[in-house]
Amino acid sequence: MRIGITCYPTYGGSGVVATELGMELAARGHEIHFISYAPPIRMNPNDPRIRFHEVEVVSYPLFDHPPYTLALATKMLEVFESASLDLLHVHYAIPHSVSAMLARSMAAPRRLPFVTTLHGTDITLVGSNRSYLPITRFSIAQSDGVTAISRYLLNQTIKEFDIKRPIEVIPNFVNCELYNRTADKGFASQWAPYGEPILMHLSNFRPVKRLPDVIEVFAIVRAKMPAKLVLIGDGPDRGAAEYLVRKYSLQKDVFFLGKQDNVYEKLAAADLFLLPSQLESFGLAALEAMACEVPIIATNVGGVPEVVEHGVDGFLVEPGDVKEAARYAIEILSRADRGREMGKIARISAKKKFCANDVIPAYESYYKRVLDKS
Ligand code: GMT
Repeated sequence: MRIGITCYPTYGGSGVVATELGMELAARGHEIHFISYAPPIRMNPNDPRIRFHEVEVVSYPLFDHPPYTLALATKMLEVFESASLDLLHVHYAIPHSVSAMLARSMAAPRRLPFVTTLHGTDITLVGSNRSYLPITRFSIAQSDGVTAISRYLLNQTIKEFDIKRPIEVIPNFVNCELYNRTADKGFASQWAPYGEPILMHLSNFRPVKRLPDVIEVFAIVRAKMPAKLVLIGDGPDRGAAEYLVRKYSLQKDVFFLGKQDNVYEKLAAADLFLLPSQLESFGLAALEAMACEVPIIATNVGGVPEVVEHGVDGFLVEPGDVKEAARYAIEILSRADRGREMGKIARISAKKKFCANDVIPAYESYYKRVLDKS
């Protein structure tokens, strides 16, 4: 198939999922055309089956807010015509599914069906805002196919948007070959030269991730045992986290790596992964850590319990309960095996439900159904 994929290229898990999906589909022989304002961060530009099409947004003094949605729709149509796309797959409803809807109308009577994948705040926060709700609901209803990344998100969409159409749950996935324990390239000894346990967090550092809680948890753990904390990512809460690191005099034990490529190499060096988010529709970073045999301490919110089983792959606590999270962290890291057994179980869970090898065919057969229907 020739598939156009649109996502946010630089920020957040929906872009990561879209890019990984494109690369997995390309590896299975499909032709992939990413359409966005910048190349997606994890995209392999050297894959001959993958092409990137930049959406140029023209600025003009009259435009306080350049109309990206329109430029995107135009580019979608252009790529449809030049590459004979079979379908478009947009990730994150706002505004991508609106652009796809316009592109489909412009392409008519030629056929350009589009699939919208809902990821999280497009439904739970942004989509339910009054200024976005009606148009998001409309573009979801108008999509030729709609998928949600967890059962939680499916239920929220039905509840918040009063949507009657069918929505397929196709969960996020991880490449189980790439993400594994042996992927560590010597980072553990670099960060923890005396074999101290390594706690890790990976996100876009937005308030919803509660990054300061990561530091609070680590401060309690560090008061009890030698340990290191590695933070991957960047975003608005970095300053607040850096402040807390200084406040607790943890500068020697906390590493801010910024945005990173090949995160599997770093995750494979961790002993424990922290995801204390206020809300997660899925928690992709936790899944990636699990595939690398890292036990998880996360919050019992949204779709996280569909990924992390409390007491099996790690532990779930209430948002903001840093004491309980730290108690579990100390409990795991004080075990004779330092949580290795739990980490191995976490990988088994990840493999059972979320391996790319199983999830990508679900997308392929969904595309086929959408094409047959349209
Ligand atoms: O909603 C967001 O935070 C943005 C979105 C993104 O683009 O990063 O994240 C959501 O999608 C991810 C990938 O499907 C999920 O793993 C995250 O749980 C989800 N975030 C939230 O629901 C807060």
